[in-house]
Amino acid sequence: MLAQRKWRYIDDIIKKLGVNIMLLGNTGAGKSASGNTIMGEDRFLEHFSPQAVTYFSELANTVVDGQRITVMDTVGLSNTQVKISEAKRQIENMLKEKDVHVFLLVVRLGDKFTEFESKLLKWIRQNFGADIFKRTIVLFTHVDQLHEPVERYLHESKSLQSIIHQCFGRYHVFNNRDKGRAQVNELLEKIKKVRMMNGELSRYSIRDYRKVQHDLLMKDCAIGAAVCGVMFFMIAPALGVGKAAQTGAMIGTGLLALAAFLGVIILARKCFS
Ligand SMILES: Nc1nc2c(ncn2[C@@H]2O[C@H](COP(=O)(O)OP(=O)(O)O)[C@@H](O)[C@H]2O)c(=O)[nH]1
Ligand SMILES: [Mg+2]
Repeated sequence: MLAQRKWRYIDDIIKKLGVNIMLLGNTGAGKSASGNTIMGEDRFLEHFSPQAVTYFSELANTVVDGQRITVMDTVGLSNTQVKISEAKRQIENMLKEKDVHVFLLVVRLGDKFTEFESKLLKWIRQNFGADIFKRTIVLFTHVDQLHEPVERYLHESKSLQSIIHQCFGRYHVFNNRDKGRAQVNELLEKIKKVRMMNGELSRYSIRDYRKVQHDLLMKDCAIGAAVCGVMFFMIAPALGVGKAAQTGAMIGTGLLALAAFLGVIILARKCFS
């Protein structure tokens, strides 16, 4: 009885807070179409032809059964026409506007799981942090084009199982040609469960993103400085630097690498502040 009342209370809070969803995935996976299905109307431009690819990340709001729903549609991360740095800038701008309660990793069913998709997972982990998967649901699209039951299809694909596994077994299936609300309501229930598990107030914010980006940059700087140092010691003998000179050069290079490292840190702090 007490537990039931507690769930109802949490349910109420979640409803009042509304839900912010960010769609991630490759170009053509069905992100914009899924955004439209969730919204119940065409708010995002779907990719009917190569010319109509989404170049911008977009955000749209709606209210369903008294609950505000915000969907953030991002550019396809395999979109060769948009630089990855530009995609990251757009994602960052969106996170400045809204925190994310749940990420939907959109994957097209029926397509061969390519190397690019496994790279995408790695990219997401590196750029958003491994914790993102605690609040991610895999959203499979194009189920209407599948010629076998979805469960069998997923069971036969080791790579798709591995994505689902990374997202703690959470997935949902969409037919974006189906305009009924049943599949959306089911997804919203799954989203609610994810939020309840993470804590109803828990969100992924711009601060989380910047922290991961900052750590990533520091790691790159450390690797860069180490590589510079090692390269110098490798080419120093070839340049005929004597032992005494080499010791001096060693100190010089060390100081230079340190200065470069500190310079990049200052620059990074400026960029991310
Ligand atoms: N038949 C079918 N087509 C879909 C489905 N989802 C998306 N599409 C179509 O697939 C194409 C790519 O979808 P889009 O949402 O633009 O992909 P995005 O690049 O990830 O945003 C569009 O022509 C969509 O209409 C689906 O579930 N079933
Ligand atoms: Mg799109």
